[in-house]
Amino acid sequence: MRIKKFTASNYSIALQKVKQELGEDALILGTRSIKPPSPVAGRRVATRVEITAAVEYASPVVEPEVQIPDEFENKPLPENGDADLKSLIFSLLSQTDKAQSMGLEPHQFDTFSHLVESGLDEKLASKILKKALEQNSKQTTDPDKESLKVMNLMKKVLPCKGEIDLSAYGPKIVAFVGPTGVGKTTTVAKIAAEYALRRDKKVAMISLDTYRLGAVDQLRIYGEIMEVPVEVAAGKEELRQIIARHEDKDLILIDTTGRSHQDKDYSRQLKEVFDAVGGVETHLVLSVTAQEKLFAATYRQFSSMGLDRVLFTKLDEGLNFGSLFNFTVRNRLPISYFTSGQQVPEDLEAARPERVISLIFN
Ligand SMILES: Nc1nc2c(ncn2[C@@H]2O[C@H](COP(=O)(O)OP(=O)(O)OP(=O)(O)O)[C@@H](O)[C@H]2O)c(=O)[nH]1
Ligand SMILES: [Mg+2]
Repeated sequence: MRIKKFTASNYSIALQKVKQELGEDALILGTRSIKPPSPVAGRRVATRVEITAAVEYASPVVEPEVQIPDEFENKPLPENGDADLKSLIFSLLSQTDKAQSMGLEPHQFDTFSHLVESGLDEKLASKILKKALEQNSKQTTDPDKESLKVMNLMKKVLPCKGEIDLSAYGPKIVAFVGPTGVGKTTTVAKIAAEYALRRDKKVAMISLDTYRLGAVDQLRIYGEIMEVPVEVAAGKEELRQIIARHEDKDLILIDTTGRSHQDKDYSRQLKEVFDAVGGVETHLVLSVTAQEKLFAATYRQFSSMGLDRVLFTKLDEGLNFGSLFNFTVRNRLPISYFTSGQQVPEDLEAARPERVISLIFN
């Protein structure tokens, strides 16, 4: 086995050196950044990085003497080559090195770092910043102007359809589905209050949650306070009858049982019930406190039933809002509402892209 250390001004260049000299099969044994010696006569010396790599046999790809000079710093990571090696090294790069290797300009590095630290997917962040470069008619290199441009682009790509549109013909029926404990029942009560008390509309709430003890009582208490009828349906036939009884309503809100993303059959059961009724608008409820992986798993669980909107709860408890942006843009599912507290009906707001941008940029 041949082991060798490669130093360069950043990992992207060091990796290119590894590949040039040891070939695609090189194994990365370690990486470290090398602190510069104390400044001499006030001159700052840049930090360098080191990759220790090995190959079973020396690869004759290129003459070992041929070195890649550091001037090639702005070159992106090679597109072909070992994908695993590339992603391993990429994960070790600093945000600035990543931005550089993705072809972004120096005045964009801070914005890129900020977006990624806020949870935005690196590829998505880079795509948006590249779009900003394309639109850079005045060739600005001012980071503040760049941030503004990026904010505007982000607003444009984020689908929001806040507020439920009522139907002119009969009641609008909206169901809320999602994992356990995300705030579905509380949100149903908040929306009922908004339409019944603030907009003076005729509202009914229906619970399909006969699964959890006390679930219906939770909704009934809200119903009594607001003087909004609360019904319970155990199946599709019962739901159809209840909806027929409330034909005079402007809005019918359906609360459902929360189920783990591992319950693969649940969305099929719900779909069967909603299909029997017809015309049900479905909002997927997600809490921003959950991990992004759970968003994806929940989307896989429910997408087959046909989702119309996503609704994010617990903004008041969230630390990182990039995942909300990633999810919405990736799945092109418009956001209906945000909730940001336990108070009914106060802590509810119709979703606007500006709100998401301010959450990410603050
Ligand atoms: N901080 C905060 N808490 C919330 C918010 N919305 C709901 N909650 C709280 O979250 C908890 C669960 O709310 P529920 O409405 O019962 O959640 P659910 O999705 O109906 O739960 P299951 O029916 O058990 O699946 C309660 O303590 C709510 O008060 C919110 O926007 N912010
Ligand atoms: Mg509930």
